[in-house]
Amino acid sequence: MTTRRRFLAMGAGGIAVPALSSLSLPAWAATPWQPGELPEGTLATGILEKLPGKVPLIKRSYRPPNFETPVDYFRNPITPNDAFFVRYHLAGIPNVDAKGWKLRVHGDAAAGTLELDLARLKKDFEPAEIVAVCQCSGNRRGLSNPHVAGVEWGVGAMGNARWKGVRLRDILAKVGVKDSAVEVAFDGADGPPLAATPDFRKSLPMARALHESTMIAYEMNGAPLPHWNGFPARLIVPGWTGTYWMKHVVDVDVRSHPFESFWMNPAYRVPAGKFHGIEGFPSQQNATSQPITDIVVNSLVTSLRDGQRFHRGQTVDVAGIAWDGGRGIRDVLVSPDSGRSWHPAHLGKDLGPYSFRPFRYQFRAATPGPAVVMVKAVNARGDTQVSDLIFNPAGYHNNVVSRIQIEVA
Ligand SMILES: Nc1nc2c(c(=O)[nH]1)N[C@H]1C(S)=C(S)[C@@H](COP(=O)(O)O)O[C@H]1N2
Ligand SMILES: [Mo]
Repeated sequence: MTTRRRFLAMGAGGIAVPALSSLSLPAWAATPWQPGELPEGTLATGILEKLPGKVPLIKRSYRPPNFETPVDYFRNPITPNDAFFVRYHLAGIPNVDAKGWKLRVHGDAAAGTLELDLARLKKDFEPAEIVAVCQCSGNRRGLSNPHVAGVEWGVGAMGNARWKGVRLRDILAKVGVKDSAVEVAFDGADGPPLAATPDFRKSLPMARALHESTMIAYEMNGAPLPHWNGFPARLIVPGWTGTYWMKHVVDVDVRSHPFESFWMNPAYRVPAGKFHGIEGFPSQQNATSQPITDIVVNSLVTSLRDGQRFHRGQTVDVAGIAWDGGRGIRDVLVSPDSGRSWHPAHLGKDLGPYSFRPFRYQFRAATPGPAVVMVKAVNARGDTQVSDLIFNPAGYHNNVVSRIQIEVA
């Protein structure tokens, strides 16, 4: 009850909705909007703070830096580089020098070894571009009920960018992959400040490593990657959650045996059989759990705040973004009346199946009193958002249908 009251109180200040094109944060955003379901302490400490080269982002922790993007930036389907969220596991983040950077490709299931500097990477391989969402596995963890341990993210541990780089499969083809290959493991230039903490390393199954969308990216929205997002190059794995998107990537290890790492097991796993339709990871799954893999279908309303007031006859603008793990968004359905009727929203520009897809639906506020606006996205396979949270101990895959309470007077 207290949560609901506080939630309404936050939204009751007559919040103005800035124009869709406005990318700078309005003054009222100095205290950022945050979902009222977040734990009290998280709401209190989630203040806007500026990392060098970034606009003020919502700070979840300083060491290591975990900063999320305020909701207003998602009014645009492409997230600007300086507003893109930042997530690190370890506090030892080096300033990687582009001139000294090298990507080492090797492994017991590689036919040879290869060392690529940035110039060779750009010169020797055909460049590719893709618009794709990077979403942290733990995005919305703070909304889990009951609460679970981990970075208490709100809704902004995600971003969508146009990435440019080189397909990993082209690099792997150059070095040669043996039939014995089962996984490719990745390491970044960052490391643990204390040797006791395991280095952040991840692996992919061969099918995903060789997928045409998986790339070593060196550009983001037409500019070099920001330091905090993996300069000078990072792995991008469109469709899969952010944990695989190794930043400052320096090592690519083609392996004939599954990679053993704290960050593959026990971290970043979902209970076996809990989520239907997610991709498997054969070499890393067991009877009780599997690694988190693809992003589940989801949406975010950016034009409405819980508790927002309208007068009778006023237009209620329900706009936002929808995305999934790469099948593409087929429909976004909006209910102006707590789920009694559902109406297809107008879908905005299609930037590809891995991108945020804008949507908009407008209706006229008619009946005075409280009303609940509901929104759910449907992907090309027919997957849709769930009515009730599928609880799991790490708080992953929260794609509960949006319910926004408005007041008509
Ligand atoms: N080197 C390195 N890469 C990393 C991580 C990290 O801690 N170190 N975190 C991963 C996780 S969990 C996520 S969600 C994304 C976040 O990408 P971003 O910080 O560019 O938003 O980076 C991934 N790549
Ligand atoms: Mo993450």
